[in-house]
Amino acid sequence: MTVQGTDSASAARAAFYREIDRLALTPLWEVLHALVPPQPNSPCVPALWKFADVKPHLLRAGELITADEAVRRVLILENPALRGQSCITQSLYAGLQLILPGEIAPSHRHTQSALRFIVDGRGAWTAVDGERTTMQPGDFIITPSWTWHDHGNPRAEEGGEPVIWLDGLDIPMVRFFDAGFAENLPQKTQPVARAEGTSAARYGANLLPVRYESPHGATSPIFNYPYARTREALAKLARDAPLDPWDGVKLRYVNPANGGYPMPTIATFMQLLPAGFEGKPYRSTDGTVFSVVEGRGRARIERDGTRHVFDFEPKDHFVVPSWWRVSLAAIDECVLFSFSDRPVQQALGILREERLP
Ligand code: GTQ
Repeated sequence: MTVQGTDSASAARAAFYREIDRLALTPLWEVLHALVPPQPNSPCVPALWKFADVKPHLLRAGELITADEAVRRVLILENPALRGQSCITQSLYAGLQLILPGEIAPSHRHTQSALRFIVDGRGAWTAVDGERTTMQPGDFIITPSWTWHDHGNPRAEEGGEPVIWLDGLDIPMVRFFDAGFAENLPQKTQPVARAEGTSAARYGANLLPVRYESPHGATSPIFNYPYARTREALAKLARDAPLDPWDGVKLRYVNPANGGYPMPTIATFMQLLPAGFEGKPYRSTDGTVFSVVEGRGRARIERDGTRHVFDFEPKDHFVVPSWWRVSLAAIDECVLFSFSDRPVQQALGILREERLP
C-alpha cells in the first residue's frame, strides 16, 4: 500500500526515495502495513502430495542416483507458492527419503534437528550417537541437533526392502538465524556403541536413570517413539474417552524428562479420527504438515474465501499454512501424524489458535 498525497507531493516523495536509496535507506511508511499485518498473511498455500503420484518418482530417483552419491536421496516437498526455497512452510522443511536394500546414507551431523516418520516399507535402520533403531511404519524417530547419524538397509538377500520415510527438519529456522554447521564422518557408518533398544529401556519406560542428565541437550533422550505403543493409546482413548469435536483424539509426543516437546524446534502429534467423524474448523499460527498413517478422509482448508478440499488416504502428505481454517473429516477410522513449529512460537509467546464453531 502506498501512502497517498497530492501529485506534487508524490513527485517530491518519489525523488526523495531515489535520493535516499543510494544510502541504502528506505521509508517505513511505504511498507509498514505489510511488515506489521493485522493478521497472519502467509505466502504459503495448502498443498497435497498423493503417495501414489510421488512413489514412482522416488523409485525412479533410486535408479538414477545411489544413496551414497546423493548423501541423502530425498525429494523435497516444496510449498507450491515457495518454489526454490526448499521449504514446506516458511519455518519447516519436509521431504521423502528413499533407502534401497543394501544402501548406506553416510554419517554426518548438523545443527539442524530432524525427525523421521516412517511411511512405507520396514526394516531399515538409522543410527544416532552410537545406537541403531529399526524402522517400522508409523514410528517417529529423532535425530537431535549435532548428533552423528547414518541410515542403512539390509541387503535384499537378508530381507531388505525399499523404505521411504518423511523427513521433517528445522532447516529454514536455522537458515534464518544463520546458525548452521555440518560435518561428515570420515567413515560411512559410525561405530555401534550400544545394543538396540538401550535408549528405549533407559528413557522410554516411564522411568529415568536416577542421576539423569540429558544426553542430547534440549532434545528428548528417546529417539524412537514406536507406532505400536502410540496406536494402542489412541485406540483405547477412542473407545473409552470423550472425543474432542475439533481433533478427535489428539496427543502430542513428549520429552519424558521435562514434559516438553521432544524437539526444541518441532512439535509432533498423532491423532485418531473415528470413522464418520466430522471435525469442527480451527485455525492456528503454527502451519502444520500432516502424514496420513491410516484411513481415508478429507481436509477442508480455507482462507478469505479460497478453499482447498483434499481427499487423503494412507501415506499421503498435506500442509496447512498458518492461520488457514482447517477441518478434518474421516471416512474410515483415520490416524494422522503431524508436526509444526509450535515450540518456537510458544517460546516467543506468539502462538495463537482459534477453535471455531
Ligand atoms: O537424513 O540427515 O531430508 O541432513 C535433509 C537433510 C535429510 C538427513 C534431509 C538431511 C537429512
